Amino acid sequence: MARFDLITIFPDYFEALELSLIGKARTQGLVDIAVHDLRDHAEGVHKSVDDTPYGGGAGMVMSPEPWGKAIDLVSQGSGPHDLIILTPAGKKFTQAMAEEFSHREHLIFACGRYEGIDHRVTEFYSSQPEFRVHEVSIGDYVLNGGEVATLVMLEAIIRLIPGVLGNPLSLAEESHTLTSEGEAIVEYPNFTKPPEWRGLEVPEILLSGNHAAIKAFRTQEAVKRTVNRE
Ligand code: 6GU
Repeated sequence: MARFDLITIFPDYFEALELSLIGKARTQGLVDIAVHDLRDHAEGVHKSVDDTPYGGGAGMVMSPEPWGKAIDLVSQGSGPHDLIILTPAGKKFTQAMAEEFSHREHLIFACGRYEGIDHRVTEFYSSQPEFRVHEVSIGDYVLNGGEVATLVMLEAIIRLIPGVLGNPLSLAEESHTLTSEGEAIVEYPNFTKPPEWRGLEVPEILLSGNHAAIKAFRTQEAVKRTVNRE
């Protein structure tokens, strides 16, 4: 079973992982998710996890020591371990990355806060043969920390794990699924009953029962949407 270890100073963010599809995947034994409080690895009366940046500048930087202890503890078993460090400076998260991570046995999410984690944490684990380190961002905007970004990634990854979705056929037709030519295309617009709502009618072709025509119409609409988004 795939294991996910999440390291954070705000474990409560991850209560959402008890809900819905992910909550069900956990109780069904399809995924094993553990949340760890970074502060359990902090020293001193104040249990401080951050300090001022060398070289000066605004904000605080997370200290390497508690991160090293926490990551060592969750990676005690044999590897490989994929360590994901959440940072707005990371590589942009995509559906292709979600797909790749959905095949991994052990993912560790390091949720940074403040101005990020001392860079030597990335350097150290990158030098460890059992680790693959990924600095990841979920988009070009700044969040206060990596917790919400981790929730986003987990939702995208876990729904791709076999058995998690009720109807795996729905995966093939959804947005960002790669075409046979390797292009990411967004989904065609969907309609359900009633056939007319507030004066707006469902495109007639969808009611025609002509499957070839419906397929062609949907492809055309999906391409329009994909082009308009860029
Ligand atoms: Cl992963 N972290 C933070 N703090 N901000 C972000 C992000 C991550 N991805 C986009 N913005």
